[in-house]
Amino acid sequence: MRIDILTLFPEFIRQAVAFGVLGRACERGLVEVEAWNPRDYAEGGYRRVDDRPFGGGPGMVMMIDPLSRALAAAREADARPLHVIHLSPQGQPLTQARVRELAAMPRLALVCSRYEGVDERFIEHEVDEEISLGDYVISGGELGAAVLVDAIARLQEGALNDAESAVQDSFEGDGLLDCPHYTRPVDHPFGRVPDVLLSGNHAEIARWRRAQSEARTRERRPDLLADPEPSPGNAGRGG
Ligand code: 9D3
Repeated sequence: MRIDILTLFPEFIRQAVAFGVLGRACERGLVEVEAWNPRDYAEGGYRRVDDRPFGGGPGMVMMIDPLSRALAAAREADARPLHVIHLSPQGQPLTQARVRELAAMPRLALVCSRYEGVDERFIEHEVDEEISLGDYVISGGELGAAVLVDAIARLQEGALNDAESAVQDSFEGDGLLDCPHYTRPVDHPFGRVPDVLLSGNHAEIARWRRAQSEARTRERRPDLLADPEPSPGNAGRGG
């Protein structure tokens, strides 16, 4: 699939996609990432991409036209239809379920904003969907774009080797947190590897791991166990 990214910091994106699973997926042509700088589509000697907000207030707002022209240039670089995402604190929080849907699309554009955000008319006219990384503040959309590209790339056929296989991941497999992992040495000043993992009894090991996963999920992320659609008369947590 192809992902076009609109950003004032194209080098940030190019660096972010260069390593590990994601870097390999790009090299193999499983994902094609292209960065576009709205400043290259701005007018005048100052190449202005932001201006003061109408109504007053602090900070600056990204102007419509440099973004719109950069998006048009990206659109014209490939014939496939483009699904446009704005990374925004006002978006829907990203989930693995949404990542899976996006990973099946032929083409995405990711719009990264800086300053206080983007002129709302650009969002109304050009953006299909807004996505947030979660309820905390970061300085711009680039890290969000990098997260999205990574999450999408590793779901492309052939991106992971057997050892990295995605099916056992939390949220991909059974929706539980992962069990703890251990490697050599068996004995260490920090503790000993649990005996069950050294037993060679694979059925017992599988049971132990499953129990660990369930216990950790219950303790750390009970929200993952909660019934997403409580039945009438059920306050939401089941039993
Ligand atoms: C501190 C500025 N805030 C004033 C109330 C608003 C604000 C504007 C722009 C907060 C953050 C940003 C920049 N953030 C993003 O572009 C962003 C983001 C985020 O901040 N949190 C979670 N996900 C995302 S995706 C893009």
